[in-house]
Amino acid sequence: MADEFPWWVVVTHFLNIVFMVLLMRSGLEVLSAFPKFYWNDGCPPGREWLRLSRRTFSGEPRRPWSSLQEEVSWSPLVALPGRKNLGLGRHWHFLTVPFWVLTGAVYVTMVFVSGRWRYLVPTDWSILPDSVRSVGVYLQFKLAPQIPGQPFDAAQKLTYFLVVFVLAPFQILTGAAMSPSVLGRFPRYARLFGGKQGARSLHFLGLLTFGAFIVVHVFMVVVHGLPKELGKIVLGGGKHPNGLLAVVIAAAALLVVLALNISATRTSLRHPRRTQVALGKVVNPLERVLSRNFSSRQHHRALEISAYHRVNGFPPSDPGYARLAENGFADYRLVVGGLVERPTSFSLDELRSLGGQSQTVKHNCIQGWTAVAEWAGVPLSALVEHVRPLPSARHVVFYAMDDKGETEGEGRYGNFYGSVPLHLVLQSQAILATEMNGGPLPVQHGAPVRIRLENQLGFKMVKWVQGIEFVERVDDIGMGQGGWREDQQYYANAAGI
Ligand SMILES: Nc1nc2c(c(=O)[nH]1)N[C@H]1C(S)=C(S)[C@@H](COP(=O)(O)O)O[C@H]1N2
Ligand SMILES: [Mo]
Repeated sequence: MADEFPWWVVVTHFLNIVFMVLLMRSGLEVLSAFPKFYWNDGCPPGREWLRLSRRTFSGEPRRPWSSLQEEVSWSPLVALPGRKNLGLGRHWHFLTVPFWVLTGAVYVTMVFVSGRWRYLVPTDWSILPDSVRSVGVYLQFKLAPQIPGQPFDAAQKLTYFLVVFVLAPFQILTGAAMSPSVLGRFPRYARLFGGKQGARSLHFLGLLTFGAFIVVHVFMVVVHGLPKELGKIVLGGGKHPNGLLAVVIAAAALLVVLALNISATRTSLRHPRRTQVALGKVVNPLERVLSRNFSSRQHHRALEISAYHRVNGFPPSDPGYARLAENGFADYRLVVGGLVERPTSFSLDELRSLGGQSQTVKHNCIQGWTAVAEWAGVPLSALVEHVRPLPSARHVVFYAMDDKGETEGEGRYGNFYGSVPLHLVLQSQAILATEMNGGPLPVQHGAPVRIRLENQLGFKMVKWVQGIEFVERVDDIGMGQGGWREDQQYYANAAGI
C-alpha cells in the first residue's frame, strides 16, 4: 500500500514540474539583466562574488556607463523568453509564483490530511544516521532499503522533506525580500538574509540546489527502474502498474511541458506587447496592492550610504540642457499642469519654498542592483497641495529632458517619462529630490530635479524632470503603457515587486 501514490500526488507533481520549469527559465531571464552577485547592498563594481558575463565595469570609468549596459542576452533555450526581455521574464516569473505556491499549499495540505506526512516528515533523529547509511549503500552501486512500511528510503525521505519544507519556503522568503515595496515597508526583513543582495544571492543558490535535486532525483528514478518508478508517479502505482503505459504518459506529459514553453517563448518574442498586456492583467494588480499598502519607512544610517551609486540612463545630450547646467540651473523651470486647479511653473527656489525633507534609502533598480543614498528635496505631497489636482486626476506623469534616441540609441527613441497612480506621490517618502548625499544633485543622478518613490523600482524615479502632468488616464501618452520603459522595454507598469 505504501508504494502507491494517491491521485493528488500525481497531479501536484506534474503541476510542480510545469511551474518549476517556468520559474527557473524566467528567473534566468531576470538574472541576465544583471548577471552578478553581491553580498553587499552597495553592489561595489568589481566586488561581485560571482559574475556570469564577461563584461566588467569599474567605479571610476574612463567613459560614463549606464547599468543597462551590464545586461546580457541569453538564449531563449535557457531563459524565458531570452534576448534581453527582463520585463517579460518578470511577468512570467510573477505570473507563475501564485500558481506554484497554490500547488504547494494543496500538496502540503493533502499530505497532512491524508496522513502521508509520516512518509515525508522525519519524527526521529535516527533519520540522520539512516540517511548517511542509505547514501553509503548507493555509493556502493546498490539500492538502499526502504524504511519498513514506507515508500522511501531514509535519504530519500529526508531529501524530500528538506525540498518541500525548507528549500521551497526559502525560495519564497528570499524572493519576497527582493521586492522594493516589502523592502521599503519592512527594511529589517531583508537583513535576515544579509540585505537584498544577500537575498538575491541566496535565491540563486536555492535555484542551484533545486537544480542539483532534480538531477539526482531523475538519476535515482532511472537507477530504480524507469518503467516501475514512472508507474508510481504517473499512474499512482498499484500491484501491477503497466510500465509501458506509464512511459508513454510520462513522455506525453513532458511533451506538454515542452510545447507550453515553446509557445510561451515564441509568443513573448513575437508579440511582446500582447504578452506584456495579457500577463499584466494578472501581475499588475498584485504589484499595485503591494505598492498601495506597503509605503516606505526606511531610515538607513549614514554609514550605510554606498560608496558608489550606480547610474542608469545617460544625461540629456542637447545644448539646451548643457546651458541650463552651466549656470547652475538658474533658468530651470518645472512646469506642473494637467488636471489641476493651479497650473504652476516653478523655479528651483520656488520649489524649495514648498518644504523640505531628506531620507536615507535603498534604491532598487529593476535589473537587480541596489545602492543606499541620502536624498533631499520637496515632498511631492506639498506640490500636490499647491497645485490642487481635480477629482478626475488619477495618475501623475513625469516628463524628462533626456531623449533616449540620442543618449542610448539601440533603435529606441523619445523622451524618457514615467507615471504612477496619484496615491503613490502622497506617500511620505515621495519627494522631488534636488540634493544627494548632502550636496547638489549630480548631473548623472538627475540634476536639477529627480523623483524619489521609495517603495517602487528605480525606473519610476524619473531624472532630469522638466514637467509634471496630472491626468485621468495614461493610455494616450507615448505608446500608451504609462512610461518610456513600459513602452519600449515592455516593463510592467506597476513596479512594487
Ligand atoms: N530621465 C530618466 N530617468 C530615469 C532613467 C532614465 O533613463 N532617464 N532611468 C531610470 C532607472 S531604470 C533607474 S534604475 C534610475 C537610476 O537612478 P540613478 O541613475 O540615480 O541611480 O533612474 C531612473 N530614471
Ligand atoms: Mo533601473
